[in-house]
Amino acid sequence: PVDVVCLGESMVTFLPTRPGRLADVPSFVRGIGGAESNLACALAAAGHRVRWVGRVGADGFGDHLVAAIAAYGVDTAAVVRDPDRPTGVYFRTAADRVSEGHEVVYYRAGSAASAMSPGTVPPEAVWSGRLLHVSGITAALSAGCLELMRALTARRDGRPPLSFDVNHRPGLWRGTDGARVLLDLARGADIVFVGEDEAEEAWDVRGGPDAVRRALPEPATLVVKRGAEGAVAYTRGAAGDTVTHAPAPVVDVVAATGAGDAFAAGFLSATLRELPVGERLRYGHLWAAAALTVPGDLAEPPPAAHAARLVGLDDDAWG
Ligand code: KDG
Repeated sequence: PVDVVCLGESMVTFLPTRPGRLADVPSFVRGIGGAESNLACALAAAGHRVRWVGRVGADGFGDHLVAAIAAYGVDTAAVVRDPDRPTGVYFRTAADRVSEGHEVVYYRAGSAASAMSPGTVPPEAVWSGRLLHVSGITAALSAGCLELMRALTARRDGRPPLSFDVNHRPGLWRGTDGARVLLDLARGADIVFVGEDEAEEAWDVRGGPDAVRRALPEPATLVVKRGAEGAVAYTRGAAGDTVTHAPAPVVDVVAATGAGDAFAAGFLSATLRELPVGERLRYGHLWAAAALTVPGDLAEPPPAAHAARLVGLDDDAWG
């Protein structure tokens, strides 16, 4: 049996060999990206059984993606190869998304993944795990992808819990009210991850994490990420409502890309192990720290024994 199924578009990504404008960067190094497969790879590297459901071209980049993701230990048997559409790619002009003047340029319109829809994704694979993880990126890719996301987030008794990372990417939503769509989709999920800044930008929610919870009361678990300030988890369950804060460790950030995926992976890993909410947040922070300190989109989580020691340290060490 599979622990987590992750569904979404993965892309070959090109990182600049030195920072600069896209027009000036002389060469790029190939990597792999895609929020949901980043999460899948991190979970698999930590020993979880993970399946990635996606769609890539019947081309060399598709071969590379499937092989690279499978090399992390992710089950790729449900990935569909599209003979008519290419694998998406994207370029970054600085290793750091938060640095000034950076560019993220996608070549993914009409990609193989954009042809995902309720009719083209293998239904038996989607709900085959203890958890399904998706993100708001998929909803922006095409009308068929949006329809798929609406179907997945429609409440249905007896299905495994749905984890949803809002992942608002304004560049993918030009001309459409993506923010509204993302809020609707988030309402249908069981575990939701969102940045405080993201909620402010997309939904105009001001007033901190509590205000985000008021705007999004439906999910049984809502995690509001506050960058270096830490994260807050709101849960609702038989034992009542809980609010749990966890500060983030201080790290020298090399590149922020992929940190959100790593955070969600760490949190879900601890959730699968039924650890207390505070420890779920700490695993999220630790795995995010690993991704923050490498230039690429995905990083292996810290070794389990080491992570467990860090998670068990006093609050003082985390403050
Ligand atoms: O979270 C990191 C992702 O944003 C990156 O890997 C690329 O999936 C991606 C996207 O659509 O931005």
